[in-house]
Amino acid sequence: MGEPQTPVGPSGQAPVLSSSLMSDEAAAHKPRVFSGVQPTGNLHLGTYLGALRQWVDHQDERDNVFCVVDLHALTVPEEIDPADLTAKSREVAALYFAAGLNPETNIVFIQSHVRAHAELTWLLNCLTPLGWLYRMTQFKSKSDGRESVSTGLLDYPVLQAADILLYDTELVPVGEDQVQHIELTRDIATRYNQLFGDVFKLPKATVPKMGARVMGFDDPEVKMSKSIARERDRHAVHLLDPESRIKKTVMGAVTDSGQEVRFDHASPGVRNLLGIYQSLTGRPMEAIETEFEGQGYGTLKKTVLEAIMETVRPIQERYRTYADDPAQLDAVLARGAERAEAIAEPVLARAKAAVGVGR
Ligand code: AQP
Repeated sequence: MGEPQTPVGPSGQAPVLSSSLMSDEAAAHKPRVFSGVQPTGNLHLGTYLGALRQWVDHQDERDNVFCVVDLHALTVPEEIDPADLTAKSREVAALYFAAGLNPETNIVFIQSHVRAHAELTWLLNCLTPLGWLYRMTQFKSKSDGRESVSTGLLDYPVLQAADILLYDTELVPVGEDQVQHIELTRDIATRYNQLFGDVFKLPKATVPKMGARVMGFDDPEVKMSKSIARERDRHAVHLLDPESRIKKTVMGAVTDSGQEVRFDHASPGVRNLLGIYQSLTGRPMEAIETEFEGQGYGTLKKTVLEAIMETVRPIQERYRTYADDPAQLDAVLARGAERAEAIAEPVLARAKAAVGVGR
């Protein structure tokens, strides 16, 4: 099918708020978006700035499918805690809404509630060369140092390709770390299309201008990451952390042996703090330079802390309303799975028919 095409409009989804002012035709031209987060730990500032915030900022212009990708959380079997995984999946979904996603206009669901994801993965597996998967940098870093690596860890990007392709997705908003997987998704879809006809649309990654790669507070050379945060207390600010803990993490952020902010040779730690501040406030870098040039690191950290708290506080307040009403959350997720299935099933049927399987 080549380049992304005019998106298929949301079938039967009643747009509300600003979207309700649009004609059906205009609504039908919103690009289809798919994205998701793994429930493998506590969502942090990197997940928020790299993914969630762009979902929220563009939600009215796009036709969105957002997923909690719980099947992806099974790739390291030593780390599976079944009860915790179920709870985490619901927590992540509640955080999507707490971050500002409108549950009426966006399709939000849990991946394992829609069977088509696992089924399409098999079809895609059968034509994905192993060499493509061994090249993935995330596989290399996640398998590094492990005695035993599951097939699932290697195959994770194929499941991700299935997630995306099932929705005729055009745009995939992600942080920089995921761009290679979206390129792989395009390669797999292109191969399928070449072998079996026009089955899949080709998606594109969209990476935010700011916040695409938030680094660890304790080590600004590595990406802020849920798995590292499980091992190291001062690595990340989590969206649900109490203020006292956020304060310790930010005020203890690694900078360098200098005293004052210097823009001509800012160290990675100082650059990370400035980048987070820029991303949270949306202020131009020149204004930030004027604000901080020559200021002590203590002032910089305090100001970044305030900006983080201004973002995190309302998210935590809204989160509580979802956490306090689990039945309502479940109902929204059940409806989301139904709406997702209504899109995914015909695409899966198309992919199966193309290779000669299925009814
Ligand atoms: N540090 C980051 N900076 C910018 N964007 C980030 N994302 C994650 N970390 C950062 C983006 O958030 C989305 C969700 O990613 P995920 O949780 O599904 O997978 P991940 O990228 O593997 O996230 P983590 O925190 O590193 O989790 P673990 O340690 O479990 O693997 C993606 O769009 C990602 O780009």
